[in-house]
Amino acid sequence: MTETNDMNDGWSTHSSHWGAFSARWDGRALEVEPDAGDPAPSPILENFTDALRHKARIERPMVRQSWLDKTGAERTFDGAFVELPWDEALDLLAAELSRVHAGYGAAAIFGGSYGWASAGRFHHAQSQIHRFLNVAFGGYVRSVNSYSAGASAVILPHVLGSFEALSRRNVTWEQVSEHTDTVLAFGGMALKNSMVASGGISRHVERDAMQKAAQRGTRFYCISPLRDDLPEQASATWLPIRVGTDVALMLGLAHSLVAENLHDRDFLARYCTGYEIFERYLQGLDDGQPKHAGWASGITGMAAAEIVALARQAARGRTLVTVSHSLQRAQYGEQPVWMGAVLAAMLGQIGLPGGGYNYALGALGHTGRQVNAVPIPTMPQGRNGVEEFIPVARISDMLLHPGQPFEYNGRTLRYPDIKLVYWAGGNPFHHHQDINRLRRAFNVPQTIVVHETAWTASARFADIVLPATMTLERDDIGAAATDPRLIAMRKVAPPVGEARDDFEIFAALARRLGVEQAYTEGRDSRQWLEHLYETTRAALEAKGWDAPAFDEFWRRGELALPSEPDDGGLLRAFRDDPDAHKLPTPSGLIEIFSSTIASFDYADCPGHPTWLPATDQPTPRHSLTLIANQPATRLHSQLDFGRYSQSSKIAGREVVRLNPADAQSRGIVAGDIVRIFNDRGACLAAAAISDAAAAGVIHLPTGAWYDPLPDGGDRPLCVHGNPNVLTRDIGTSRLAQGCTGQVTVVECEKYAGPIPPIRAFDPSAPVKRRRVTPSPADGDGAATERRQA
Ligand code: PGD
Repeated sequence: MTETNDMNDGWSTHSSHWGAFSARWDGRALEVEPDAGDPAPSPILENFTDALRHKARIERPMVRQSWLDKTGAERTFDGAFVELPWDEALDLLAAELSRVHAGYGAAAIFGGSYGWASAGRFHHAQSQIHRFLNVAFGGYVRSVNSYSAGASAVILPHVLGSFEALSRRNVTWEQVSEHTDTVLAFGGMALKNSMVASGGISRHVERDAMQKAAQRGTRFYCISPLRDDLPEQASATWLPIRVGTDVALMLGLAHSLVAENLHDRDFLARYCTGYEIFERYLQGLDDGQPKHAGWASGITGMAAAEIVALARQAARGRTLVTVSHSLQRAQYGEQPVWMGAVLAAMLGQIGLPGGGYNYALGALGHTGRQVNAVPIPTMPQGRNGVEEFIPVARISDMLLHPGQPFEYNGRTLRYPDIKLVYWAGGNPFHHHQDINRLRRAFNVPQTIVVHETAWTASARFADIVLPATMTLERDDIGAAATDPRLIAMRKVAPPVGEARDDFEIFAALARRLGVEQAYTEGRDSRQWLEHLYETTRAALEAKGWDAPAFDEFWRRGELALPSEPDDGGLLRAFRDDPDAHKLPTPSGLIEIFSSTIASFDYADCPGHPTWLPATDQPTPRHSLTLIANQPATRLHSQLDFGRYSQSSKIAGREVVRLNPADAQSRGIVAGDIVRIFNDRGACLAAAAISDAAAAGVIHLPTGAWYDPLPDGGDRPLCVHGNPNVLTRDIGTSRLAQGCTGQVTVVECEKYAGPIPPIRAFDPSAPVKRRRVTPSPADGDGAATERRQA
């Protein structure tokens, strides 16, 4: 299909999680042009320009030498790899998968394989790996929920409705710009986050919507320790709250509403259950502590008068409460999500246009949009017959504690005993917390397999590394349920080296395992694209809309998808008629008190929203609170070597922001290389001084590729600036067990030692090319069992 490139001067339409674009490759340089219809394209597109042939790309299948030789040596990031021809690597892997499956069963294979990979709907790494493991072995140990919304995805269905309905099918940006008077944005709504939407995004509307609203008079409040968590176009008032204290502020606001009789009693009586129990807590009837503005002031650092004034402002006109993902990516992260909804319920505007509660509005480009009226192409994953699963962020616990019990959402489960980890399309040594602990955990399984486009730390730590094509090297279809365009993602360049598509790799493995037909259904990549497209086309045709044949869609490069009318979703229907449209909660009402959650008897997630201070508080040794949030110059760790990401670094290092007072008291000036540390680990970063970070806060975004000093012992220094060497690996609570990577406490000092070079993007060099004679299938995994012991 690449011949279509020639029809347009070599330009090909394409798409990514951060925007639709066209690209042209002349064999040396890549030009990228954003989609002409996008009002605010993301600068992250620039990261593609030097990615195709970067030295970090993986060109050939590689196998860890010590794994081949069964030495039982611990895995390291500097281990030698042997380059193998594809056929040998695939034979070896097929034999190893068969060995593990035959010896231990499918519940010994972890295929949770979390990660964002690339935007196309067919070459969707998660779907491909899950489909393969389902077809080949009847299933695998999966992971549930996400690193983005680990706590909210579990708490919301108990108290208000599904995560999907409350985040993505709720208040639209159009409603905000037309109706909203006040936005209380807990955690802000930074444009760097809404730049991104999984599956792709062709129109970035958030900046202009906030500007339009602000120009009409909407008052935005950026409730965050970072001023730029709302864009300047929102003309927001910044309320630099102490990190992790939003629930106390929400309670202070709630108490002020009651004190001034500004809460909506009718709404609470008609649409909610359990308000009386919560009000006892609010008034301090049982614990002796009313949660008044003065109390909240002592916790949040905001003046009591400011809290009372904010409550009055919220009770005037149309008010929208939003709570960002970041607030729940922390210990007790369920609480701000729930309390935000309760605050909105007390204001009585849930379900009104532009008012009430929208969880995570602006957290991704999927939110605040109208939903498509037709389905988008989706790769079927098959059926997973294995019951065992983990909440996604419990990966280290699972590997380190096989067979041990853990609690989750009212159930006691056990961690499975994993022998083989198979990952495609994610970077756990970027995304998981407490990387030094993760390294110990990843030394437990007998075999680790990774498909990667580049030598990430996760690839370096694997035993079998298979080179995957990157998105620009294959044809695909880009689409998201909330984006009005279906994009023909045409191949822009041939694959680097011998890289193959994940689909091709799994098809070749399936052939070796005797299940090729079941995996491919007899289709090649092009036939799959046509097949997946047909669902969308047929739905368009049935509704009488433009529904071109696949070839015509491919020639045009994109296709407009119609949207459902903006009907306000679940909450509007509920408000209009709560008897006919009950919420999908146990009572059918908004649960301000949940008897289900109360029955779990979790002190870390009681039966109503509660102020629970994090157990990780600043101390004289570690006196700063680290915010490790999403980066602005790349998506997660993707293309960290790309031009835009690199242009933001100082001396090749990730930039950490410090408040001027904190920098001065430590003798740090802009551009200094600093060491950030706590008892879990340490990393280097380059200092920027900014009053956009509140005093006591240090801001280091995620995504700088992990780059440990060789021979650095148990807790090697990351010389590049990956904050996950510092973060805590604990669940949000026993309810959701979500990721808590957003905040932790650290100390920071000017780095005195010689500055080590950055090696994160150097390819992992092969030691030699050789033929493998004994297959691990003949062995018994004894060496690795020794390592486990
Ligand atoms: P990515 O960098 O997107 O991070 O974690 P995630 O693992 O999703 O990793 C995707 C990987 O897929 C990249 O290495 C890329 O090269 C590879 N890839 C791309 N395309 C393909 C393909 O077609 N095939 C294959 N095989 N590979 C491909 C993100 C996660 O991090 C998320 S979603 C969140 S919300 C969390 N956020 C935080 C946070 O706020 N704070 C901390 N401390 N930690 C976090 N971690 C989480």
